[in-house]
Amino acid sequence: SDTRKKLLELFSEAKGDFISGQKISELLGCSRTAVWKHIEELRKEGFELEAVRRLGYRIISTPDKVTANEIRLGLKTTILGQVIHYEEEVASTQKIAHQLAQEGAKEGTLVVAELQTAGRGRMDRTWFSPKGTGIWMSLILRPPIPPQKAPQLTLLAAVSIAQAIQEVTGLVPDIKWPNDILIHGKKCVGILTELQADPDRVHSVIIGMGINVNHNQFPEDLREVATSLAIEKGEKIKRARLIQEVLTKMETLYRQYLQHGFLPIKLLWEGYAISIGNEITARMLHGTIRGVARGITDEGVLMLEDANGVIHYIHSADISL
Ligand code: BTX
Repeated sequence: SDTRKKLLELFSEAKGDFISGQKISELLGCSRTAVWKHIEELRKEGFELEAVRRLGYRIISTPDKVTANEIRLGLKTTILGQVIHYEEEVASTQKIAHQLAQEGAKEGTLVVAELQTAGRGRMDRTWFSPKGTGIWMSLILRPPIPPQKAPQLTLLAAVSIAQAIQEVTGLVPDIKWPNDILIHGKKCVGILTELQADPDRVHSVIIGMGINVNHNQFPEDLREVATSLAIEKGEKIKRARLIQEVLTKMETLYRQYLQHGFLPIKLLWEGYAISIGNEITARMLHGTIRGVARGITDEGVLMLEDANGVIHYIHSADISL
């Protein structure tokens, strides 16, 4: 409502200082009882407010939301996130992004949800996406590249997210080729890149990003392999702030990519990569290869050297260390 909006503006102007109930009621033109009711409403929505006799009310923290407004407020990008579709609950943000891309959505369009009931991983796996704790989002890009180069964008997204996590939390993540971001050996980010393309040209790349942010714990089957930023950092993180940082980093890298190609991204990616130089196992649809990861090609393809010294070029696989 209008009163509510004014009340939030007052608190925002007060920058954490107290405002007396009397003053609020005058400025909003409503009774002290009505003021109190509005405060109660805000509390129910997750605002933390302190009330002290004679001093009045002050705001301690705003709720951790990922609505379009929260993301837009203070966002400094010019392409990514200029259009934001926010939903409380979806099956999968990927599905919606595909639909929007088909309908001609602008490059940089972002789909975000609080909860996914059917979050998707690669190869028909599921992605655990509970309400209000993570970042579940899909970004539409329209790079002028052939489809075989699209995996480079997974690596670009991984670097952007790693940089953003580092900037916001101070934690230094590792990247496991191609699409996992780990902290202390556990997965806290998954990336799913999907295409709408002709054989020679990409129409859109849909980058799905799942980031475990404020989870306190995970279900039994994920406990050993998954973690969240809050668990690793020991404190909660504002999700909207992290989304803004991801978009900012990604826009910078995406511009570099369009101008100079994959090489600058590759160098940054190698700085975060853990598997390179180590013995790993690559599980593919049609078998398993064990060997030493020698690096990635300029296209983003993994080079794996087996015991006979033969180099295998791996386009898609699950890697275990
Ligand atoms: P992936 O196939 O590499 O990883 C999926 C595997 O990771 C699962 O089989 C499970 O073992 C594990 N896993 C599932 N949920 C989680 C979780 N929350 N944290 C850590 N590990 C987990 C990775 O696929 C790609 C995931 C992309 C998710 C985003 S969310 C927004 C967008 N919408 C959508 O439906 N998917 C993407």
